[in-house]
Amino acid sequence: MKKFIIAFSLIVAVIQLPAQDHNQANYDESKVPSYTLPDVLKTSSNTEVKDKATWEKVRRPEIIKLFEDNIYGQMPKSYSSIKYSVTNENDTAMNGKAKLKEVLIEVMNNNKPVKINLVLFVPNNVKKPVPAFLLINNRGKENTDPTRVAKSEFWPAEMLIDSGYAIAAIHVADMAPDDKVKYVNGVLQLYPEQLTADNGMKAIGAWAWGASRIMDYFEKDKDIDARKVAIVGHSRGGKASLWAAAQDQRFAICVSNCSGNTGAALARRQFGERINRINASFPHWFNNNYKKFNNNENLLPVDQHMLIALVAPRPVYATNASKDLWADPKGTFLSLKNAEKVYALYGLKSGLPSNPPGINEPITQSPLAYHNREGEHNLTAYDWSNFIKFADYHYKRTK
Ligand code: GTR
Repeated sequence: MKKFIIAFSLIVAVIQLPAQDHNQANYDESKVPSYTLPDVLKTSSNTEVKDKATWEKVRRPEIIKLFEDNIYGQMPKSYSSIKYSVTNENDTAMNGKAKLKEVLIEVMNNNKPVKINLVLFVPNNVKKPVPAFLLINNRGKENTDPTRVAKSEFWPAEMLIDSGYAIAAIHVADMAPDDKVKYVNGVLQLYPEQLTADNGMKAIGAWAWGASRIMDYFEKDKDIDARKVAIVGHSRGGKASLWAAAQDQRFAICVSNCSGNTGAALARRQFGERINRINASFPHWFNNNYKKFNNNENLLPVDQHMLIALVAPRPVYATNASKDLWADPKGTFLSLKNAEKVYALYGLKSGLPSNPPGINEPITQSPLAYHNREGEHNLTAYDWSNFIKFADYHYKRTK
């Protein structure tokens, strides 16, 4: 009986661990430590970056390398082949409003394939090519149902089609299953050297890599305006969408929804989720080197405002939800604010106020956009409707 009680209490303790950690996180603004962010505009040799040429030639590549080496891992730049095949097509999907294309994208390297399934709807009766939104889907595949029997606010395809955009999705499991053991069964088979390197990519890197392969495909699809592709991700998907847009300058717009720690939120605030916790729960997301920063955020040579800055001058929209303190809404806003000076090098003026706007007060007419939606950690129709406004504004679309 005693043994049983001990075993039972142990199981309860294990089950409760994440919840306890959640509760132990700091949610008190007065307990945020004082911190100094690394200067996004100072090179490793201590030179002040004053123009976009120096930013692009010197500082930007330096920062990319810092993120690769310390957080997301290397991004492989080549593969031996890529093949696209349309596996299903329907010209009159969504009651005739859209064309459905399901495309299998097979990439080979190291004699190993990775197969990425793209679901794509293109609006009918709209002049081609059209701009597109691409979601890195980290939830169930039913959220991006090509038959449209299942519909979800997570990917409200009809809303995008009605607004004249193509809407696409890939699922993270095709690139790297979201599992600390199985994540190796995908893109990493193509790049085995990444698995043994301390700065090798893991799941988040693989998801971002997959998004770039969809860009390769979009460049060949005559229906899609490949110069107007917005990459979207929610939470862990939003960490990947930022890294994808930072790496691959073909993405015209980046949307990072509720991405929080190691996404759009500043690490040094140590508010909500922290690096030690994310590395413990998800050891398969970031590279081995990142574990050095557990409980030691100030040692990082970067912070997340520098990731946003890598997307400049392209527009970035980061969001939060009011009840999602785990993802640090204020830290997300401050990250955008601290990226402003890089946008300024391009003559772009941010429309963000000095303090975070109120709940449900989106700021979309700005290269750095933000909202804090009322409610829980999620990606909703409200969020999407604002992403559409943001894209319309930047693409100067009037409807
Ligand atoms: C949480 C994790 C967050 C976020 C989230 C999600 O458990 O701590 O960083 O990624 O999952 O993806 O929904």
